[in-house]
Amino acid sequence: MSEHDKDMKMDTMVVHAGQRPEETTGAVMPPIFTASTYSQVSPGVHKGFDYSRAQNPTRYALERMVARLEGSTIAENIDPSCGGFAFSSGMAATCTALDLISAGSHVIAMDDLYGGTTRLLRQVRQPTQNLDLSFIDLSKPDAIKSAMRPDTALVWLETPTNPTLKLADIKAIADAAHAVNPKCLVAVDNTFATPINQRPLTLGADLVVHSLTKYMNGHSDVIGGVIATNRADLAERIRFIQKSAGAVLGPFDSYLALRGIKTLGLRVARHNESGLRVAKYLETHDSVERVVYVGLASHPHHALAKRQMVGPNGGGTGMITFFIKGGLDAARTFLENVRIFALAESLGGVESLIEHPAIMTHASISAEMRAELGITDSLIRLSVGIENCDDLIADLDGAFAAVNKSLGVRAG
Ligand code: P1T
Repeated sequence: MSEHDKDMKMDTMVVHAGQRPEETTGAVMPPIFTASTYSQVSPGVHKGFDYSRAQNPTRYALERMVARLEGSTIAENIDPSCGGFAFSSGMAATCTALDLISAGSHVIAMDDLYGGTTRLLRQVRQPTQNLDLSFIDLSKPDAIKSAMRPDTALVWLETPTNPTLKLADIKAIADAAHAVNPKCLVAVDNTFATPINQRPLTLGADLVVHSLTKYMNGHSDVIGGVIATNRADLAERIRFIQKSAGAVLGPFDSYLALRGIKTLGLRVARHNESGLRVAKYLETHDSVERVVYVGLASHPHHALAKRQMVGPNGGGTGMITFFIKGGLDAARTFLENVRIFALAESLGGVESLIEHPAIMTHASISAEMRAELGITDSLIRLSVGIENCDDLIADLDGAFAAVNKSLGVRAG
């Protein structure tokens, strides 16, 4: 890490961290290096690049950026991408994190996770890697202490969780896990918060995982994932798995994701600001049963949010979950009548998205588990984009009016 990087604020880091002009031309953005292979002057004698699955300069530029944003201080001469590793999707990054632990390991996972992560754990890695899985509500302060075992190999957190937006205390969980088993890996999926709002490695986590597809890239035009670590021993192992298993991010997508990250500071400041405004609007609406937003005082873990999520405008993200009155019929009518919000899976793009987790992103979770987690048919998830917030609120207002009309309730 250069002295320079260390002193930068986050909104400077998103532009410059881990970056330097390209060596031959001085280009300020890295070229998209498409070559799959690199010429060698003598067998094994080359410039640090032999085959693009193992090393790619465009991917390295993105990986160094994410590593630095997440607070890795690993020097480039120790690890060429400073502890950042980019993959072909968020799920491929998650798979690689799971490849760090042995078959038969005990894993503690937050009970509420992206549906695809739960599916991977339960339906792919449990049968093939024989994982011993404990799904625990780690938002409860002492839950980690009773769940931890001396042989627990991995604690997997989302905070805020997808989609119920529960928070877990990263520092307290990392300390408690490491006290029982210093070798236990604590991994945080930081997709919802982004490093602008929360930096898990600085709170004691061993690994941070992202779906780059979401806020990091920010433009809904790349599928990608990343792992960042501040531990050189883990970086060495992840590098080995990355080149061995090979689910790397391609150079075009690496370039796009790096380009997207340059505006992460600006975008997240806006997502945070508009997220809070929309949440406050929903909280006062007659057709809404309950709003969950980490920036609202009514959120059960708001005090933790203020301590742990320190980004601009309250650091609450653009993610809101709310329960609409009138059950599935009302939810369907609402979702069919938004005009600016797109009814679509995913989140974190510049455009506002809206979805129904029980039918869409979390359909692969059993009905019992959804009921336990409170993912009901009335639950609607919003990803508030960067559009004019008055337009967004007017859009939601129009959809509520359509619901009231269909239910025969006089609007107003
Ligand atoms: O889609 P992919 O890039 O593979 O990322 C998977 C993933 C990992 N972690 C979290 C917290 C996620 O939300 C996701 C993907 N989530 C959605 C597609 C969604 O709409 O929730």
